[in-house]
Amino acid sequence: MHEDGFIGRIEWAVAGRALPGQQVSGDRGVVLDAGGGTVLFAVLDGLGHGAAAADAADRAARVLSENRAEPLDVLMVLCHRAMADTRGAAISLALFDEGDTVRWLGVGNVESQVLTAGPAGSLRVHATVLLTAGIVGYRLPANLQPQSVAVRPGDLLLMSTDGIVTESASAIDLSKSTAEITAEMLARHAKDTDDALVLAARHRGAGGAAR
Ligand SMILES: [Mn+2]
Repeated sequence: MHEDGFIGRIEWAVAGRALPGQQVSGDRGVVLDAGGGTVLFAVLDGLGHGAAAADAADRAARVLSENRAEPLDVLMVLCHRAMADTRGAAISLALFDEGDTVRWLGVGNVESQVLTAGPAGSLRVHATVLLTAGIVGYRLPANLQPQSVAVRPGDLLLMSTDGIVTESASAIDLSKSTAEITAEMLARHAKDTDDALVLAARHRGAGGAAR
């Protein structure tokens, strides 16, 4: 599964695939125009794999779509309630605005990070989401506190399920499109033992490929 596009000046792409031999993936990438120049990104990993994992992830994706303007902690609670009779999922949420901020919140093992260009074309991790232990739909952490990260045009938001080897992020070429970056990460760094999904987004800035 490969999808990409623009919302305003925010370029995004998602690449994912099911565990080899499975028909459906329990991983989902969600991209929602949240209004006012903001985009809500979510990566969901339904517990385990197969149809039951996909059901949990689909439930959360629908809740996010229907409540996209709510604050991130409220969204997490709404997902939790809606998934009470499912296996549950790990969920990371990231609200990207066209200005200079990413707000994010993660429960369970879906990694989110912001990568930034260093000197001489190098790449470094600017920030990593604080993940709190838990399973949305089964056990939420007591303290759901979204964090804010300042970003500059060109910085890359990268979110991935645990089916992707994230150490691979250091090899990313920021000059490539998000569609190329996610496709390459999936092709090269997906584990054979799990569903896998990676989402990338960035603000292209005034001089970028805005449309
Ligand atoms: Mn997984």
